[in-house]
Amino acid sequence: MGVLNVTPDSFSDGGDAVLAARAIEAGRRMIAEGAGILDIGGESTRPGAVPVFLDEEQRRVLPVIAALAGRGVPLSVDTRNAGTMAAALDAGATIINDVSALSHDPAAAALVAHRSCPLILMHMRGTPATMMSHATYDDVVAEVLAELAARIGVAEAAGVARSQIAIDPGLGFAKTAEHNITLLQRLPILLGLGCRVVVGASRKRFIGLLSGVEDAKQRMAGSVAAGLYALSQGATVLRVHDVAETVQAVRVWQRLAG
Ligand code: HH2
Repeated sequence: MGVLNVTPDSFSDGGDAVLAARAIEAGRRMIAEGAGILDIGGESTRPGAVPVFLDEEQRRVLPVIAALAGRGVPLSVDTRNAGTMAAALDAGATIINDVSALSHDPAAAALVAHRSCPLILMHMRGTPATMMSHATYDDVVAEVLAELAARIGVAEAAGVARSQIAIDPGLGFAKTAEHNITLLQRLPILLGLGCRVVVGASRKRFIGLLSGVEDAKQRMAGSVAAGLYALSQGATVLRVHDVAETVQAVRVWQRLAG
């Protein structure tokens, strides 16, 4: 899953049209590089990030979704807002990736159920603005497992089929580096929930801590290493910034690991 952030802090600021054109170009490149899904988001969820308004989020992502739809690669929309989910599905996205696991917008669960689309439920506590103050656990694996199970319960109660749900431990979201490492090492426990597991380790702060690399853009090799380890632990989708390098590594790893 290639990460396509349509946010001014991820692309240099040249206005909406420049932002969209650059994202579309990056998306085409990721498709050529072998991405299996493109994850398109218009709101940064980095620790402390300020939420964007709905119309602004949609102005960013919808043209990019419309331009990249129908190119043979499914598009997911990375949003917590039901209005953006609906508009993105109308524009050609087919998967919802909600970092709040349907807890941010009360209308989201019914919308996803009604549209019968695949859904990624990511674990987080609090909001991107507050999450790092919630990074305390007695047993991070047991608590993330229980909280994801509860979110699956909410989705199913609204009418989402379990077969449509994937789960994600939410590395870095209300988690310290130690929590991220423990979750990756004990990832197979999450498979017990009967859903596919998505992992987003790419360029995150804990990769920088483990590797000693300060600049996020220079963390490709460490991210690939974490991704291959996540696959060996049962993950089936890797959310990554460096598609070509990850695809190359995964192809070799898959053949060797059988
Ligand atoms: N991480 C980020 C955003 N969305 N979605 C899922 N399912 N899993 C993740 O780990 C995940 C996610 C944050 O990463 P990034 O795209 O690098 O930052 P930003 O939110 O600023 O775009």
